[in-house]
Amino acid sequence: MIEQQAQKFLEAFQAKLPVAREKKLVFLLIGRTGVGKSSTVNALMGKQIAEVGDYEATTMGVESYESELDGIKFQVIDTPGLCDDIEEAERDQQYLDLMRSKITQIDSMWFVSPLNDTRVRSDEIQAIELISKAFGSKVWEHAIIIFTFANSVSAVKYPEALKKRTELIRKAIAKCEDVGLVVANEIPSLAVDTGSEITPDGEKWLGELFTKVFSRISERGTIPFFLAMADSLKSPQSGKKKSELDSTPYASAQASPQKPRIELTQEQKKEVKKRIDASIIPGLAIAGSGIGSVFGPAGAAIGGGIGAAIGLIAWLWD
Ligand SMILES: Nc1nc2c(ncn2[C@@H]2O[C@H](COP(=O)(O)OP(=O)(O)OP(=O)(O)O)[C@@H](O)[C@H]2O)c(=O)[nH]1
Ligand SMILES: [Mg+2]
Repeated sequence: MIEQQAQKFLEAFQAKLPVAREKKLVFLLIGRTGVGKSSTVNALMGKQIAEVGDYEATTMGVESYESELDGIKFQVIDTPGLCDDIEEAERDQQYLDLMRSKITQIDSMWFVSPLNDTRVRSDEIQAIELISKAFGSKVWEHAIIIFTFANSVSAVKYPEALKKRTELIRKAIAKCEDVGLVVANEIPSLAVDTGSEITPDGEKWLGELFTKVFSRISERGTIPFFLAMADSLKSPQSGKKKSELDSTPYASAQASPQKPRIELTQEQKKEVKKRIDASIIPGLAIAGSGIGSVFGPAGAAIGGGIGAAIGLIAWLWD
């Protein structure tokens, strides 16, 4: 029974692959210049997609970067000019038109701001309003709030800083036409620091970044993003149980299995599973056992990025 369910799940997943592999994922990054938009997107993808500028603003106007990860195409749109102090209403309209003509769809939107700022700046508020106006209130459904430079706040002040800053930005978003607090309060927030693996609470932030992006990405972007990230989430050894590793010939050399680039906690795994469930067969909520025996061999037989994704599902449900 469970195996039949798993088989159905696998077939539904595979049926979605041809369309998924053709999709180009569009990420829209909003935030003042130098706040770490490019560094954060590069950290998530594990490669240099957007240019990182050390001393000068590297991006002016609407800047778009195209890249590819495991066969999935990405477009990252950087909009620093959006947060520059725009003086005239005319420039607003121009920027709006420019964005609308360049961006036809958004799969994931990031609002990026340094954690150690104490208030929402006027240029940030302007940007929030402009984005909402350009793409409509629905754009916030795919949004996440990212606070950079997390370690500029002490461990003691960190939880409160994260909470307060999140509230303030959500409030600013809520004020936009047709948005409101109900929608704004659903927007997840997290803190990152590209200068370190961890945030002041001692947690690794990369897994949280992946999880939040994945939980908010557009419906059409879910499987493509999962395919692109599968190799980063699961190293060849990470899915194996310790007993399996011990019995392999070079057990001593493999005593500590290679870690995946992005590690997930149990909580994060649960959130990822929920999203996969909802996007493959809504309402099925597949039981754990049984998936491994169907997905494991199927993933190994296929190999490549898709095999890795199928293997990853087996591991997530293990
Ligand atoms: N320590 C630390 N440095 C960061 C962090 N985020 C960004 N930086 C550094 O800040 C500088 C600017 O980062 P970028 O990623 O280029 O910022 P950006 O928002 O893309 O900037 P523009 O494209 O110019 O608007 C670089 O030197 C980064 O290495 C962070 O979270 N922690
Ligand atoms: Mg940049």
